[in-house]
Amino acid sequence: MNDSNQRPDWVPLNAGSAFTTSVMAGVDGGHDGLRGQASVAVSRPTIPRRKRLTVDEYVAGVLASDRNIVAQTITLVESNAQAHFDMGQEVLRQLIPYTGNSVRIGITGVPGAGKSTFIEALGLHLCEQGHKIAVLAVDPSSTVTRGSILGDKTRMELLSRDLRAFIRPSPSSGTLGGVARKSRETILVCEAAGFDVILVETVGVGQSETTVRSMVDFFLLLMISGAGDELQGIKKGIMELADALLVNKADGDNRLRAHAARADYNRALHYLAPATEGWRTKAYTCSALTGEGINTIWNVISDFRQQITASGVLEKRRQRQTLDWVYSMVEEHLRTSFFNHAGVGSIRADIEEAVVNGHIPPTVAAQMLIKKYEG
Ligand SMILES: Nc1nc2c(ncn2[C@@H]2O[C@H](COP(=O)(O)OP(=O)(O)O)[C@@H](O)[C@H]2O)c(=O)[nH]1
Ligand SMILES: [Mg+2]
Repeated sequence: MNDSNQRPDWVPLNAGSAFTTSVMAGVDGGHDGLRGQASVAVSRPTIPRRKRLTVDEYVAGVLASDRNIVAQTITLVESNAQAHFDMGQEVLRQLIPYTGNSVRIGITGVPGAGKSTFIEALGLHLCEQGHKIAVLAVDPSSTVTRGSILGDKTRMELLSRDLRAFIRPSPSSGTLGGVARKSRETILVCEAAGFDVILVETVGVGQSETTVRSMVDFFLLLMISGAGDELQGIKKGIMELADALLVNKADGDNRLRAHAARADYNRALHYLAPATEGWRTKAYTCSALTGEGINTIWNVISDFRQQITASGVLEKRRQRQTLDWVYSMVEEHLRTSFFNHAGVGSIRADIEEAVVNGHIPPTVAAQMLIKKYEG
């Protein structure tokens, strides 16, 4: 290695080998969503490559909005290792006083509705207005698909290059409960780091909508016209979760159809209970591609936010969400503990067989399992 060329300028000229330091071209950032921040690998032969951070260093780094440390902190709280978990919880505990100051927005809609394109358009718009945006994904299927947002990062290319934005793929771990816990904690880390708009994208299938609804202030349902309600999987239940419906792709030939769909949805919404006390859910149109309507929907979200802050509904909602979170963690713990219980494991197969063959009723089977568990 040509030392004189590689030697960084902070190294004293007469530095001996104990100070051997060289800068090498790094890989392009991106594993943590921080595309565009080319990382620089610093090789120090005698020192371990990455110093383990202490709790204080994590906390200070997040509060200073150090993107690298924000990403590492999220990795820490996402980790399933017990040592990481304990440390992550301590970091979170210290960050809690600095959280809560963001607009938390959930975005759902069938795959292909344009969620990622919309998030990029809205995100860039908000960055220009001086906001700091964090984009998270909740995708419990990502263990299988390796994370849908990975593909989306190419779609959010401009936003992922913007230093005012931070994009984080879905934690890839099994159950929806596990993914949800990590996403909630990630929201808190991002808030403590000063991100004031949090956008949470769901995959738009299964139970993830309800879960994301339970962690955001405002829930946005993205639709497309002409797909048919059943095709979009839009059950009345999902419409009832939404604070706004947004018919996307209102551009080109599709414009008129999108406007007609908006009118239809507005009629349908008339008969539904609102998702948020004191707020009327309405339908809007936009084009994530041209940017038309993006400003309007942001104004809707801002009005919503102002209104429910003043009425106290936001505070009540967040308190309830925090309690829901507590109990969902308790449930998760009990479920894991039950299914990992050795005694339960030893009788489960027999009991299951007896139930399916009609030898014992389900109620009795449940009681036998619980009795075994409670020892
Ligand atoms: N014409 C048009 N196409 C769009 C618009 N928004 C998204 N698309 C396209 O729709 C496809 C799916 O978009 P994507 O953002 O990946 O959808 P997601 O699966 O909901 O995240 C992509 O090919 C986008 O380019 C829009 O407003 N107008
Ligand atoms: Mg997407």
